[in-house]
Amino acid sequence: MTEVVSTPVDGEPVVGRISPCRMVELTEHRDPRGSLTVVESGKEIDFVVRRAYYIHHVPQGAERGAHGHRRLRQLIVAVHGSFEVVVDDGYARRTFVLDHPSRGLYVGPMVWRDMVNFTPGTVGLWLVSETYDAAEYYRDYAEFRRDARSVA
Ligand code: T46
Repeated sequence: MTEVVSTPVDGEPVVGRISPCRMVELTEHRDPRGSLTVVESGKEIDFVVRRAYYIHHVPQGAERGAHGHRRLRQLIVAVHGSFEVVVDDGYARRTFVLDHPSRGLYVGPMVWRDMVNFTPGTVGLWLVSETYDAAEYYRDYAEFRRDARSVA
């Protein structure tokens, strides 16, 4: 994992919510049969997992995300391959590279995210705190930024 860049949006100070975004080391059990990596609520993550989804067969050059969540918390893992997650709290932007199945990225609420630079064959796993609710998404960056700045 490499955190490649952290830049202010509009040159403003970092006072928002990307600072809680962090890489989480997951326990990998290796033996001659291979590796098994564990994520357990109350240990590596401090939320209950109510839903899991995974992304695969991403065409070359495709980008996903372009949204924020009002309440949702998540752990993102590149189970195979690699991709970058750009997080933005309306004040600052930071890019994390996910490239190992035993390291995850925690992302909290009120953070805009984009997933880019998927390598061929990548499989990304999302463990999240809420069941699916389309109304819980921000899909418009201007609306997200206005609300993020009003609550930061
Ligand atoms: C995220 C990124 C990585 C469902 O029906 N249930 C679900 O739980 C999810 C996540 C999606 N869907 C449906 C809704 C859309 O018709 O699957 C379709 C694709 O979802 P979406 O356009 O939201 O895909 P992304 O890549 O923009 O975002 C999704 C997640 O929504 C999001 O939370 O972090 O994957």
